[in-house]
Amino acid sequence: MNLLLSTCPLTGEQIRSYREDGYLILPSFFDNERIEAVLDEADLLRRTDLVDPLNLRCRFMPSVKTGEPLFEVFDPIIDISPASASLAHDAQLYAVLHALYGEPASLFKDKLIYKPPGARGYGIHQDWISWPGFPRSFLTVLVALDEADVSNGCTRVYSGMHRNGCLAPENGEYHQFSPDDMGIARRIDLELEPGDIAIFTGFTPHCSEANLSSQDRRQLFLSYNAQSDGGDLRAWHYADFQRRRRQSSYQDSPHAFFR
Ligand SMILES: O=C(O)CCC(=O)C(=O)O
Repeated sequence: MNLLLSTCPLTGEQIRSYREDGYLILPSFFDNERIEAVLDEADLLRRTDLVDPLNLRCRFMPSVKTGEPLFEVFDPIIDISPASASLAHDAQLYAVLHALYGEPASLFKDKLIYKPPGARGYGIHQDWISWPGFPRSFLTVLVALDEADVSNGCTRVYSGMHRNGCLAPENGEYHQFSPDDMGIARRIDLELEPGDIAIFTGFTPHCSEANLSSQDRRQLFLSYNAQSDGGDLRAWHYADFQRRRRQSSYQDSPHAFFR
């Protein structure tokens, strides 16, 4: 038996609280050196001609001040950033996911969100979307690259709401919710230090405010599925995702929001 997988990297209490609350924070998961390597690559990449509204891997967010589109996301990222790939495929991270799933995990999606100063935030939503084949076991590992707090628009999750499953009609559309829809669920601000990770399920409602600071708020969003829930779906996902983006109003509105 694989020695790594035979030693559970999480306590029973951590696994219980992830199942109960729909999220889990693991401080100082990655060391500074590995985070700095991602930041160096992130910095280089945004200065290349990859950043283009017609590049399907790029997304833009309007500035809250001027409305101008600000470059915000590379999706996918690991094929152009070896340092990000190394975090996405980290053995210790896979061991944690194995403990949460009770079986091996498979990388599904990977994005780098820069959230530059002035970028608008995200309304309350669930990541799971009822596209055919979209795995219900979807979860996301958020890797903090910069310090994240309320002033720069940290991600916020609603504790326990994932237990209600999909909160919207399962019609393949993207849905947003109001704070009232969250009832009495506690809103948790994921205030993180570089190297911390937060894991949340595809049904955990989350959102963020605008970045009102003068610095980027960079984070990797690495998403996985349980192996028994479709196996290795990443290539299929990106083919499907990019086909949808091509068919959407994307060409008319290249900065349209689309997860
Ligand atoms: O950038 C954030 O804080 C939230 C991003 C998000 O919700 C998403 O990509 O689905």
